[in-house]
Amino acid sequence: MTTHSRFVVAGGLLAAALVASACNPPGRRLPAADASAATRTYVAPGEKDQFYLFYSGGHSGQVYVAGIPSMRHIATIPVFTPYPGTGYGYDEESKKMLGGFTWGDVHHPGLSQTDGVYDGRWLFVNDNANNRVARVDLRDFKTKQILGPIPNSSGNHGSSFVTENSEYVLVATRFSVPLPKGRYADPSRYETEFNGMVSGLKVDPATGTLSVGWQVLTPPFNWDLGSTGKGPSSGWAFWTSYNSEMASDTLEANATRLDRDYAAVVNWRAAEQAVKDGKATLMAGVPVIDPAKVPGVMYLLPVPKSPHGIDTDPSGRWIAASGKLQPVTSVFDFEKIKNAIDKKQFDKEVRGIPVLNYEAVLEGDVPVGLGPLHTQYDGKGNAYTSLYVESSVAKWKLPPWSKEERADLTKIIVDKIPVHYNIGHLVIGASDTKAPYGQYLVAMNKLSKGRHLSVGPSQPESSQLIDITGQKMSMLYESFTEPEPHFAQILKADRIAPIEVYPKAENHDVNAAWTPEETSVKRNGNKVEVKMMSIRSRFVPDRLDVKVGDEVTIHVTNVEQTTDMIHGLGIVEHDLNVVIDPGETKTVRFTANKPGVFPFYCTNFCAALHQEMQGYLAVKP
Ligand code: RUQ
Ligand code: CUA
Repeated sequence: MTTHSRFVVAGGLLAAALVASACNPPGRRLPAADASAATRTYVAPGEKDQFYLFYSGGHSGQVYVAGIPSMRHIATIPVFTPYPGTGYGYDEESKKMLGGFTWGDVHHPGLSQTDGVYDGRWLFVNDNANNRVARVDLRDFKTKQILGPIPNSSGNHGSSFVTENSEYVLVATRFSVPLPKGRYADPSRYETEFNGMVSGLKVDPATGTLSVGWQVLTPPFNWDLGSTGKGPSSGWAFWTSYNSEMASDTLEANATRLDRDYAAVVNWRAAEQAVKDGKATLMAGVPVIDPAKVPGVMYLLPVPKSPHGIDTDPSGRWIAASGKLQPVTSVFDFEKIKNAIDKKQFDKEVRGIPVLNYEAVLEGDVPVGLGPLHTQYDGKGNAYTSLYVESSVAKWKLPPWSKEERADLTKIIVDKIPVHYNIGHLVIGASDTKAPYGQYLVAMNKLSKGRHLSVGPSQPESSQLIDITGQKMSMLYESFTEPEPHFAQILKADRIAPIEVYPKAENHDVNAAWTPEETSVKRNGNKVEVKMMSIRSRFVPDRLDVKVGDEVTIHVTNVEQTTDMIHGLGIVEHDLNVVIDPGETKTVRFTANKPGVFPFYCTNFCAALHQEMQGYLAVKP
């Protein structure tokens, strides 16, 4: 693309943004879906939704759960940000997991898989800001582990992509820095001194525990979204990148110079094998493979300019990548990629990494529309691409294409549906597995454009629910979405059976107190340790006597074994609140640094006498 046409595209983006910002006054109804849509999303009182929608909350640091088709927000899963609603980040266990960070930038949730389908065990999410990946256990919808900051990595955006049998969560860096981390190099020497990284985070098959397995050193491209292979592409993974130009300033212009950027085509099984074969070098304790020295681990694939993601279809053969600044989605054939690798159909090498010949591996450039971002699949041979600039979703047919279609790829565009804001991500249930649900599509906004009652300058975000069971897509519903939605996963509700109480037999906390006799207050120097129990509607003990300067540790057990019997422990003017689920023990620690008497009380409504569930922390000067 010439410089001139580049500005035409940029102007187009701006114009689209301006058009879309027309105002939508309160009380005004815009005809978007007919009234019959209401019955198709109606979940009557007492009935439950069919699917869980897990969507990332961006820089809120959390994961949100909604039901489909009602789109009701049903849970907030705190991950990288403290959340007093569940006491997350206040007790010692979760505080330790947060590691001193108070926020994260959650981007892409990925469900665990067995044999290429969701197994309902874990949800992995990445933190772009602090280079971490968390694991949420779907048995109790709680964050169980936060791994990171990942060594030798900066800007963990190309994440979290789970392999077919959850062998790995594969992640790639958005930013490049001088490695190992902590080394200084002038950013003007970006091209030679900075590097990116692809990491294989190993998943323990029994517990889900993540650990850094190995890494592959990459040129300083900004790796973006990716996906893992299956079927013919089993054992491979893909990421697009922007900034193949390796610019270190004014990226808006300097990282959009070339007509194509590169996608990474990584043979993660080969990487794993290379590490076993001793071909890696240790960097910050992690085996790192240099793909220039270990052939067969990484290839580069030219893709449309400034892409923002690459998605493998359910068969594992077709791989779609879109360039934000080109109105096409390129479909690559993995069979051709394999063939090109075997026959060494390479254009050149970049830093010792072979660049696949574009024409040799391309199946076709699909003219989807303006500003294509992400693609999802319905498992019935169709793909759906979000169009940021056009504010719509394009539905198109995957190959194989007829001769006629091939001659004119506009013929494979099946349908287009406008969404009423600038769309970013979209999700179809199980699109990244070999068996998508193909029933609903959720389109998530980037700019929401006044879709809700005005609440001031920070406009509520929006998501729209679209029925994709017919040939034509149909708009069903629009709901508020917590900021800022980046990608989501949809899981059939009957795939999981979350627990409602922690069985007493599973509580192995040595500080648990299940009876008043097991409770205690022990002093050791200036350390006071309390074993407390909570039960409807009291704390035992409900009086704690300490002295100014004491370090107080309270282990509080909720001895209930009944559904929904949750207690909280809030201490007045101590910035502390823990919430204890039935059968759980949590630990809080603080220094009693103020004299006086401080009431503590149950923060979570539990019974008619919930209000009476209180006690005193008496701090003697
Ligand atoms: S990325 S609009 Cu949100 Cu992490 Cu695609
Ligand atoms: Cu216990 Cu409220």
